[in-house]
Amino acid sequence: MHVVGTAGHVDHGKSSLVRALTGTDPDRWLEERVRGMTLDLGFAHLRFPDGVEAGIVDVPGHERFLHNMLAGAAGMELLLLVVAANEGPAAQTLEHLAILGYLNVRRTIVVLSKIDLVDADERGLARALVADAIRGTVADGAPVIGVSTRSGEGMDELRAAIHAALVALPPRAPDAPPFLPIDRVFALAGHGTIVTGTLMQGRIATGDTLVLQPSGRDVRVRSLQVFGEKMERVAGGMRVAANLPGVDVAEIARGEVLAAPEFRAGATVRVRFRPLAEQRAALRRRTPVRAYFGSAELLGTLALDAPGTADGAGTLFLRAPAAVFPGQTFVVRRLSPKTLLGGGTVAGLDAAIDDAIEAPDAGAIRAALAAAGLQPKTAAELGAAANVRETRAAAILAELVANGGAVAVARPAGFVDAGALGVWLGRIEAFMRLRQHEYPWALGATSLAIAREAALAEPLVIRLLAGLADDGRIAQRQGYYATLDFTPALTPEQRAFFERYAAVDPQAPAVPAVALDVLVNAMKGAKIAGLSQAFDTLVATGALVKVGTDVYRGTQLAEIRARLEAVLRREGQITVSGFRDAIGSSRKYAVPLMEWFDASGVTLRNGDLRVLRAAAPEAR
Ligand SMILES: Nc1nc2c(ncn2[C@@H]2O[C@H](COP(=O)(O)OP(=O)(O)OP(=O)(O)O)[C@@H](O)[C@H]2O)c(=O)[nH]1
Ligand SMILES: [Mg+2]
Repeated sequence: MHVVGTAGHVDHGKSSLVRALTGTDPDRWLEERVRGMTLDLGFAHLRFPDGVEAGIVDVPGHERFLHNMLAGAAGMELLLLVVAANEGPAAQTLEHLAILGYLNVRRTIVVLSKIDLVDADERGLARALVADAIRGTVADGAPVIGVSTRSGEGMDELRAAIHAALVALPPRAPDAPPFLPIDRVFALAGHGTIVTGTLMQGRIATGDTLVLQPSGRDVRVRSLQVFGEKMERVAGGMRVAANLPGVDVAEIARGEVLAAPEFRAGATVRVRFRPLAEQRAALRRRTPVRAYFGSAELLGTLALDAPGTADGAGTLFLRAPAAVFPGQTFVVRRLSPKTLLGGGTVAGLDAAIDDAIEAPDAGAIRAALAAAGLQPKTAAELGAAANVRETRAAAILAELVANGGAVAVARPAGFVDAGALGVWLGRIEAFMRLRQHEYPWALGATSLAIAREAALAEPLVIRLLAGLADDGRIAQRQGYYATLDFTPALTPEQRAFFERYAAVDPQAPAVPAVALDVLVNAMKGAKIAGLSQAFDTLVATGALVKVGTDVYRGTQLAEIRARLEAVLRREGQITVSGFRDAIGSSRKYAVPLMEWFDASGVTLRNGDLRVLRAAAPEAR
């Protein structure tokens, strides 16, 4: 048996399709039926007259419930990508596709739903948009079948396509040790605890003794069911319900795994990681993440051996142990905003790191760190407090920084307990959000404001904030600190002010938009709140650029740079007067501009001449 999964944007007709295919409403909860929206995973049994069958996992399309979609996504082998013909591909169509590209989908059928709502022209347009959206994804080349669950049009063709795809799917590693990520836990009167999930690999038989991971608890399988039918044995790819006597419902949660005894759980996972192309440049050596393995969502830190590569090795340091197996697929999202970063496969657990952190002297260092609270301590101080040699303390602290247990701060160097810092971060995040709401045009809150709020000395606050920014937990720009999801936005009044005072003269496009002192005086006289912070924001985002005593628009400067580079590529070198003539400005402006391009790494000065720097940075 195999698992079919739905995916696609909210309201595009996934659950209606499952109902039409199976007669089962996958929206199990009253709230889902009342709201007409899927909140959590739904399950249904698909059967064909000739005995071919499959389990269907129906996922929510709304982005708020993406964590639930992820809990069901790893089990899917045949994907039904549902796209409403009247709307075309939308945000979660693309996001789900990106996620599933990292998991175990082997075949895809694109279901163009609600075709009763569109005419022939619109159908053609929808097909063209779908073809565009799936190019280069896991659904590339998939058949596109138009259906309506209202009129029944296309349903026979879809059933036939699903049947053919199911028959062609290869079996799911039946001889590997069993591994079943749990997606539901409930109690059945007279039976006790039942767990359900997709058996990812292997076989389970009634009476087998398995282990719940990460708790490590032994359990005996009293009975097994597949869609209400009692089975003596089940195999990879089936939707399984297992009755586990002697375990309380409250002791198990979604994300736990029912697995063979040979699986270990660990918090340090070596991985092969492929970032999403658009996230590649933004990924640093260490990024706090939410990781999704099977039905589990785990907090941790992704450390890449060589950031910036398209496919490379790395380590996931999880905050709590997880059961994983080599070859298992996973995806990671950023902590906030929760954008998809990428995914990959598990290479194995790194027990050596876990053991090092579990060692008794490491425990003593952790205790000393926790006792210090927010006060950064050096390796020597912590070693003395924990009765551990300084070199050993430094080694333990390096491991703790790597696995997210400690945060390194600078000036002077020291270490802070990640737990204490996390609690403090929660408080200052609330404060930053308040500020961001109140002053949406500013880049964030200053260290002074945060220090006042936190009732801590500003120098300490600056060290802690820099440590958090380094760890990718907050954003830091030009002395302002903000939550990661914050983008400043000027008020219409502020915007109008800068449109007026920093305007480019179309007759003299290379002349500065305004002199800095003129602008500052105008800001003082304007009686518009927040102008100086708004100016900082425009400078930080590159909309305005300070060059010497003048201010240019970012677009204006990009134009000037393009002209400069064109001349340099043609002639190899340029003088200041050559540059002045090339851009049609005056010497007064050309000199500081040339110096600015030198400082920005675009040009290299050689006496009176400038040449193009070999590896000039990309234009912003
Ligand atoms: N006209 C028409 N409406 C449809 C069709 N299929 C579904 N709908 C309607 O579209 C709306 C959304 O359908 P659902 O099946 O709940 O959509 P969904 O993709 O499961 O939504 P989420 O689970 O919340 O992401 C409902 O009002 C359905 O009645 C169809 O073939 N034709
Ligand atoms: Mg639904």
